[in-house]
Amino acid sequence: MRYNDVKKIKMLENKKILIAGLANKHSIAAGIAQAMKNQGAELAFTFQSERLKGNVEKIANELGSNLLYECDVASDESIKKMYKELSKDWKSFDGFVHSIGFAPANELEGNFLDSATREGFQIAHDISSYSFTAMAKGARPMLNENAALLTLTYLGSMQSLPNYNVMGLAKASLEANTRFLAAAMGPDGIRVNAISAGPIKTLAAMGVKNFRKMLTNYANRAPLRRAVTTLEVGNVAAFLCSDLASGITGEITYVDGGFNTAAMSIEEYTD
Ligand code: NAD
Ligand code: 0WE
Repeated sequence: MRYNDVKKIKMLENKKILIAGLANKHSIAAGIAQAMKNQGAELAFTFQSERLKGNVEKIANELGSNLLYECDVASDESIKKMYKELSKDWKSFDGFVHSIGFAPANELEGNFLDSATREGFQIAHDISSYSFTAMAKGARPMLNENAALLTLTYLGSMQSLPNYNVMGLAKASLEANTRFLAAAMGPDGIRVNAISAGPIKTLAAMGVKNFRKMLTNYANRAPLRRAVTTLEVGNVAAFLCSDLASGITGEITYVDGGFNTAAMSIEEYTD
């Protein structure tokens, strides 16, 4: 038998994955869904509100799925209802992707101390970190052995930068959340990981002041000298949720063109 005759097995063949955090085709969740579909996964999707249902439905259909459930992660009731509906279509499943983050817009500009409020802090941590725990709690009874959970984080958890403000604190919490969930679910064979993505022009990034200037500076410092795409993030997501990553849990994997590993580029060093 020649090597070419060996059947190419897709990484996520026979895996059912739920995707939360799709808003439109630019969403990181869209790149993840596409990559997971490419690897043979069966997909289901949540949408935050009726307003986004049409967008999500269109993308889901293009990826061969008609499994759509409303879920506002601010509400335990909504999460519970979503899993109840999902269980009518899937008796069990193999993991979910949590691609959700939110802070009130007024927290994401200006000096951290000037912008920070008790309410903004609470909302950012609730929607961007606790919701991952809440989704894991709800999924637990339905998860197959070898299931994998994944969330999306950003470098602002480790290093300060202008305007990211309370979201940096929420992402630090989300990363600790990833490690504690990994410890809590590991004994049942369930893995929990995070991808720390480089900046990408999505809906969540659009509202951010000077985002384009930030993207240019990032591309100039990153070893790869460019931004990453949602499909590049998606390919790593597919790997982390596949059995090829069976030994990886509690880990934060950077998909950022190497930005976090470089303190300066040659262009910044020389004049
Ligand atoms: P996006 O706007 O496409 O996705 C954010 C999603 O969060 C939306 O689908 C929105 O509906 C959902 N959401 C917000 N509040 C919710 C709630 N209460 N209930 C349910 N869903 C809710 O933007 P994105 O950039 O794809 O963001 C996805 C994730 O990636 C976020 O966690 C974000 O922090 C992270 N991330 C983004 C970047 C970037 O530069 N775009 C970089 C690193 C990490
Ligand atoms: O996590 C994010 C985006 C998070 C986000 C964005 C918004 C805009 C609209 C959370 N909440 C809201 N609320 C809104 O009302 N990113 C990693 C993208 C991002 O956001 C930044 C960045 C980067 C990168 C904000 C400031 C500085 C850099």
